[in-house]
Amino acid sequence: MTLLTANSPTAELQALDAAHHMHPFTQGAGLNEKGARMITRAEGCWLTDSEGNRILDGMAGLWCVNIGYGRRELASVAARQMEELPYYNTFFQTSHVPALNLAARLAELAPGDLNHVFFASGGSDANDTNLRMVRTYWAEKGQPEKNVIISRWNAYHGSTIGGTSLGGMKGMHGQGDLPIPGIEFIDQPNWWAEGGDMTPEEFGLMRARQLEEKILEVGQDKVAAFIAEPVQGAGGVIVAPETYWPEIRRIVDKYGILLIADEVICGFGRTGNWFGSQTLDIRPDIMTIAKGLSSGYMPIGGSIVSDEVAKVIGGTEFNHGYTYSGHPVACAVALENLRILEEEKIVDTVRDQTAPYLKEKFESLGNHPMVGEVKIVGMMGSMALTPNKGTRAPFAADAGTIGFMCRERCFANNLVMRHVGDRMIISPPLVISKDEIDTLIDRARTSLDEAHAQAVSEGLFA
Ligand code: PXG
Repeated sequence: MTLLTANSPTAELQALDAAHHMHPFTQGAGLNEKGARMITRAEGCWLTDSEGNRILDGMAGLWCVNIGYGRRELASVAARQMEELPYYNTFFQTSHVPALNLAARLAELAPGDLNHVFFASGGSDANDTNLRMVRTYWAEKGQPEKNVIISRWNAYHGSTIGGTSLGGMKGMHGQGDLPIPGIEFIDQPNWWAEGGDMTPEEFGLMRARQLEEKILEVGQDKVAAFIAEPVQGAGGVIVAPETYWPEIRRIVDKYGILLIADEVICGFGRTGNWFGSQTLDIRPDIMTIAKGLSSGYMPIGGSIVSDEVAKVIGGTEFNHGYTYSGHPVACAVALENLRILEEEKIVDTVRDQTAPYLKEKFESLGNHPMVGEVKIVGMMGSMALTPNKGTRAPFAADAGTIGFMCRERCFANNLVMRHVGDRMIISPPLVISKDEIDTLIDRARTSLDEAHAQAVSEGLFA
């Protein structure tokens, strides 16, 4: 067959895509009818599609392109590593330079005594590692019955069997007979949607105390760990009230269960520190990492674990690992990405300059007639769309109808801003400039105006 190129006509690309390529989280038939948007190039914060449109990427790909697109240093490092050692495994008592360097570098960056890294190819399989690791940890300590993991409804921890089970997405559980046994859920700290008449502070405490109630219900001697994202990403950028995390920490300490912070989105500068756990003072025993670790240039993830967990796991043969655990090319690219993040002071610039600027601008959208709560931490933000800011009412239309409308307007206005139900979310590359932030906000406001007008004209603004 003749391979198509980035310069092939859009219709040809779409037809071949529709014929053979199955897309994640997509109703294939519907997409194939209209054709996928073909992204052909990218530079900095900007995507180019096959029609020549330049699109501002307000989502950093899928929350991952932290250093922006088009960094040739990463390509050079990958090419060099492929020539020197394109692959070798880290099973059977072997190791290699990129994996050991990256593990050591991550130990340096990670807070507290998180000094040991088990590599995976992404976030889902890293969470599968975590699931087996915490159960093995307690088994090795003579408490094999401590095997229940508590998670939260509307959490996202990946799409493998383990990841889907640990996540709290009911639509995902419904496909494939999940979750697996031994996973329990508490409610999420989403004050806007679920806080009723409580203040955010009261609600944060109440939702954190559900963890204590769940531990007591399951039995302290049966609970292995609690897993949570510092800020829920895929669930709609849900930022917990300030009372939440200190109370979670208190409960985790009191009952001696392990705390897994899923940093797949929050890690590597997204919240204005290297890790979301630092921004929110979470002090986990294990952190899941992926995405920003390589800025998405190569698939790589992993678990950074404490001295104590590593010591206990190290006492047995942990029968777990992936062909690509510590893949040399992925590790080399991740190291180069970390070098750029550090040497160009990208995390500092986010914390001190661009994130405060984005916060001010993003929050200014709160005066839009359709926007209720606006939440932002570092470079991840969300706003709740509502027909009534005072009562925080949802729309009468099916959840996500207006959010989708708004996302379609963003698409048409060459801005990638996503919707989760009726929340609009952003997570731009960390290198976004103040000018680009202005463009993002202008396009977001225009899109909100257009979606609002459409909702009103279709009788849906209620
Ligand atoms: N944990 C978290 C917190 C994530 O956000 C994963 C684990 C899984 O990582 P991998 O690399 O296996 O995909 C993620 C991934 C969305 C969306 O629609 C978010 C993710 C993945 C796909 C879609 O926002 N996050």
